[in-house]
Amino acid sequence: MTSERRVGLDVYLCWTGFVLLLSYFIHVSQPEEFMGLVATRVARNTKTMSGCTSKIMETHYKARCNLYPREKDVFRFPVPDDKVKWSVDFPEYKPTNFTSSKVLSKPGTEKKKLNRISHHGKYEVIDGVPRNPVGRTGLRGRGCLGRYGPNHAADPIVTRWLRDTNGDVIKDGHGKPVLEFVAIQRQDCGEWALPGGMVEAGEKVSLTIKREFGEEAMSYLEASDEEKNKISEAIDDLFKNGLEVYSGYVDDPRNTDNCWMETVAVNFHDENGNSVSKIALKAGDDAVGVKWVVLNKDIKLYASHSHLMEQVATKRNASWERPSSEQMQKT
Ligand code: RP5
Repeated sequence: MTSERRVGLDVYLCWTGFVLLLSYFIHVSQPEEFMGLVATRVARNTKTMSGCTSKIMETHYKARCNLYPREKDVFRFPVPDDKVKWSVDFPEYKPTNFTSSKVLSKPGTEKKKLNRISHHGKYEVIDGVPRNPVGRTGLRGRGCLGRYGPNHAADPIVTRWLRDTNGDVIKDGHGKPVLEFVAIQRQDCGEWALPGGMVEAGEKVSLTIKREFGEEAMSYLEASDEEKNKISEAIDDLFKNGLEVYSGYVDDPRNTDNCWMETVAVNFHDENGNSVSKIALKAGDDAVGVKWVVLNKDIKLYASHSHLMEQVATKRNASWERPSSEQMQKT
């Protein structure tokens, strides 16, 4: 190779390295740099929206609940269905600005190395604060959520087929098998939910999923050291093969105009009834109850968890109908 060509190659490699380094710093530092610095943020991983995602993104209901969760006197400005979208004029809109004292007493929250990237890609930042990508919620501020913009959670969805006393899978009137899934009862509102939780700073979603399931559905935190080892082994075994069914916005009652929940939901399914089905469920941490719930379209769950379960039913080609009382008698 001639010396001119080598110099040319060196310049090319240096330039490529510089560009790669620059893009790395833009992506990594954006999540920490925040208030008022950027007008839009770009997702590191812009996924195509699934049917469920777009359905949830159409509008939100729980994020417009009148009384803000965990508060006695924080009310939302009423937002009618046709005024949710930011693109629709709503000159009378004057929501209260509320951030709970618990959140404010943790000044380091905004500075931590947290994932500030939305699953939905770009979101707007107006006057230094992010804007809810679905629309108005009737409340500004951080409410009781720790971060402006997306607050990331992960939800394990553990399923098995509903079986009769002979061990045969129960099917609905269309011949579709009926699913059961593990649900916990939340301490804060009493609603039944998936045993999910917040992704901690620097934590991988796969770890959050295992940790939350262990803590809420198997009472890991309250277990002896010996039991903890057994629970960890069971969870490692159980959570080997998961199917991601959703990632994106959650219609959570804690959302505000400036912060919202997003989740990654992963399904772990026991096809033969001899793995997941054997685990001993015991509520712990933030959960006051845990049980197997028969999946159907009428179940009422926290936030948009019933939408997530609909995704599981579709992907597993399972029933979404309520089983008849005759069918239930066989179980
Ligand atoms: C929901 O809140 C998520 O889907 C997840 O289940 C949950 C996480 O919040 P905490 O249970 O930690 O309060 O939006």
